[in-house]
This record gives sequence, C-alpha cells and structure tokens, in this order.
Amino acid sequence: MKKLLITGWIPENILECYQDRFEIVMPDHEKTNFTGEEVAAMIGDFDALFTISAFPFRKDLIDKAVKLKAVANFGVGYDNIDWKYCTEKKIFVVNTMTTVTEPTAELAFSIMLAITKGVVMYDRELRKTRKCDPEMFFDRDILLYGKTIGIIGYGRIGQAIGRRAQGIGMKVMYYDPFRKSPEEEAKLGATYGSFDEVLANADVISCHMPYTKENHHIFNLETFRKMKPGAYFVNAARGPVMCEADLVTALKEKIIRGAATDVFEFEPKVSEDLAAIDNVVITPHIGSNVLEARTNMVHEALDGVYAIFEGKQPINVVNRELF
Ligand code: 8YV
Repeated sequence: MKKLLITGWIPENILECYQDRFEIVMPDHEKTNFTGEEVAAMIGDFDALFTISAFPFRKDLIDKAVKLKAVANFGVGYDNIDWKYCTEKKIFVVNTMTTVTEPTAELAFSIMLAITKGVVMYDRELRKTRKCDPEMFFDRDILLYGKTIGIIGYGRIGQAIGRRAQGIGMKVMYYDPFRKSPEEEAKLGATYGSFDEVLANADVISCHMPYTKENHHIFNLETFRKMKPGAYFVNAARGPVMCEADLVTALKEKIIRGAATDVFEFEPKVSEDLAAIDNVVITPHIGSNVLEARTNMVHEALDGVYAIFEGKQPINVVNRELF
C-alpha cells in the first residue's frame, strides 16, 4: 500500500474510505498540524503528501522527498508549493480546483453584500445603541441592482461570482489575462475590459486571481486610485495580490468607499490598522470553510492522488506536462 503523509488533522470519518488504499500518517486532533521539521524528518519515507493549511512545500523539503510521486494541496491555489521544482523532480501536483468554486463564490458574494449594505457596521452600532433610529437619507451604503461588478480573474470562481451578481441585477465586466471567445462572452453575459478599464468602470471590484510573482501587489494605491470614485474592493483570492498598507490608506482617505477581504498579505496576521477601520469587512480566510465543502475537497485531492497511482490522468493535476 502507498504511504500518505497528511500535514494537518482531518476528521477520521472523512478518511475512512481511503484506509484500504493508503497507509496514512497524520497528526491527531489535539496536535492539529505537523511542523516543518517534523515533516522534513518523515517525508523521505512517503509516496504521497497532502498539504493542509497552506503548508509550504518548497525546494528544501522537496529534496528530502526522495520517494514522493504526488503532492495534493488542500485548496485550489497552490502558491505554497514550488510546483515547477516538483515538475523537475517528476512529482505530480494535485489541487481541489472544482470543489472550492461554489463555497468560495458564496463567501465572496456574502462579504460583498455585507460591506455594500453595511451589515457588519449596523450590527456593531446597534449592539451599542440598542435603538433602531436610522437616519432617513443616509448616504453610506449602495444599491447593487443595475450596478457593475468588475471581476478580476474570470476562471471558475470568477464566473461563479458573475452568475450570482447577475442574479441580483448587476452587470458583469471582467479582466483576465486569457480573454474568452466572443461566443463564450455572450453566453456568460460578460463584457471584457483591460485591467484599467475594469477598474475605471466597476462599482465593485472582486478579485479572483491566483497569486503569482507577476500579480504581487497589483492592487496598490495607484490602482485603487484608478477605481471609479465610490467603488468597493472585494478580495477572496490571496492576500499578497494587494498591498495591505495601501488598502488601509485607500480606505482611510476614502479613495475607495469600502472593502471586504477574506485574505491578508501577511497571513495568519491581520494588520492592526486594517482591523481598526470601520468601512471594511474582514473574515479569517474561510472561503471554503464549511464542512460539506471541506469534505468534498479532501475527496477531490485524495481521489486525484489515488488515480495517479492507478496510472490515470485526473483533471486536477496542475503540472500536466508530466503525463
Ligand atoms: C483553503 C483556499 O482554505 O482553495 C484555496 O486556494 O485558499 C482555501 O480553499 C486553503 O487553501 C486552506 O489552507
């Protein structure tokens, strides 16, 4: 049986169906995660690795993984893994590209609604005042119906957000380095624009790009200034696509009207300045954190790994050139 090392605890019942396919080693619930040193000491002995909580799998560890054939990541984004070096070492990289789509889109949509409707701010205020006495002509929140959402990164999650936005009467504009065909755009009901055009025209910008070196800090003071006056910024992708200090400035100086983010530049930390601002909604990277989705993610990842050992070509392999 192939030996599988899991870097973080997964409820045993979710793993039951793999007991006769893999010999599994993972930390118990109380320990929750293995440290980098612990994984380094064990990895040489394993055929497969499952990285949980963005566990970093980079050159130093990859060099120790002398028997490893596949690494699965618990997430669609695999910026925690040096996948190019894995390819050199002929290690397949597997992700959870389909199972995170709907839960992440739901969360991104929820925080967009929360910030544009003032849900969290009203909740905070009402707990203090305990009095429903709203100003009748208050200019803080906006109507989304008829407005434009600008989706940056129009892959699976971006498109899932687009469908939801259309459902509440929003128009969809998108930017993606890979433009869709005119037929696909018509089918999706989305208009393409350059990055700057989308920034200038959208009432809400929602980011759904993977994190790569090239898009480090693509959201910075300069780009926030290019956004339509009074627009909102939503990020449920990766923290380092934005400069968190610049987001704070943009919010404080009202360059943008508000923001909602599930991710942070220096996770697990959230900057004190950001947490002190009112017109931002923050959630602790929980885009796919519902048990049903987490269970599906485990299955997508481990079914992918098992398929590789069976000589198949599962769709959720990142470095397909290895086939
Ligand atoms: C996970 C994610 O919560 O899919 C992703 O890329 O960021 C999330 O689904 C994360 O990968 C777990 O660490």
